[in-house]
Amino acid sequence: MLHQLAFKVEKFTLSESGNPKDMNCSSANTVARSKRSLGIILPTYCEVDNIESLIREIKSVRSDALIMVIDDSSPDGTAKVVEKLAGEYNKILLLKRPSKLGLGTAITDGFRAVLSLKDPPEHIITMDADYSHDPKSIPNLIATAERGYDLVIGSRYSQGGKIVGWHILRQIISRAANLIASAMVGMRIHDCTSGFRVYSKEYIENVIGCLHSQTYEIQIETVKQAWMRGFALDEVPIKFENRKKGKSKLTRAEFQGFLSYIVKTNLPFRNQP
Ligand SMILES: Nc1nc2c(ncn2[C@@H]2O[C@H](COP(=O)(O)OP(=O)(O)OP(=O)(O)O)[C@@H](O)[C@H]2O)c(=O)[nH]1
Ligand SMILES: [Mg+2]
Repeated sequence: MLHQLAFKVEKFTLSESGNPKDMNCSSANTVARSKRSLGIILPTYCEVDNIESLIREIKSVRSDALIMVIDDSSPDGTAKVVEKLAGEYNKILLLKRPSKLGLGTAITDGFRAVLSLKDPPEHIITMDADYSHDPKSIPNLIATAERGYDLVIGSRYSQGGKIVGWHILRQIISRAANLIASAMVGMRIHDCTSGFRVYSKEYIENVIGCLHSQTYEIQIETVKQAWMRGFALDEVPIKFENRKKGKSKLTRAEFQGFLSYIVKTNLPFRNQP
């Protein structure tokens, strides 16, 4: 296996063996020869009110997409809903982790799980599972990735981007975090902290061993790695809508961790080539 997985991937309808390496996505290529194959990573913690309609809508937009849910044993039963949907749709995988281990490690475990597939998708999307990211934007993001970009960020702050439903303080904090993050990375990026992205398989293979973020700082770390290693990056405007159902998972401790990451890594970033 390419990368060791710490947790077991529950797999449905893809292979008989139970080994993630045996999961074969080749039918995706058959469905959409002209398009590159697509995997979508959905990190979840207590998203029972959102996950079903989100997965259904993603499948209506891209029925060939492999969906990999990374659930941290949500006490609200999110995983049960995913298991039910996996009986209905092809190519839904569930990686269950024992407890809430943070968004950053959820995404990196998702990357490892996707890379460990026999035929990993060529494009990998990450998106929040709280419906803040609209599945209808997926084709637009993918169209940019198809033009040769290794990281395409769904951007709230590019011209044409929009945020709906955030109070003014949240907007100010997010804007400030983005200005600092952009300075850290060393290039003008409008939205470094958006979680709605497309990555190329090549990018993920290249950086996976260098990602160490536990929580929300993963978004900046991945941008930094793209910039440092010369991967092509672009932004596509998106409409972001505050969650209507469920609660935010961004705890005070995680926000403090995010701030200390910014402070600790600021100067070294600026000195990178
Ligand atoms: N597996 C896993 N998923 C998480 C964890 N923390 C957050 N998530 C998921 O990551 C996504 C983003 O989390 P949110 O709580 O929406 O955080 P946010 O978007 O910064 O905050 P809000 O704007 O208030 O929604 C959601 O799909 C969460 O369910 C975690 O520790 N583990
Ligand atoms: Mg959210």
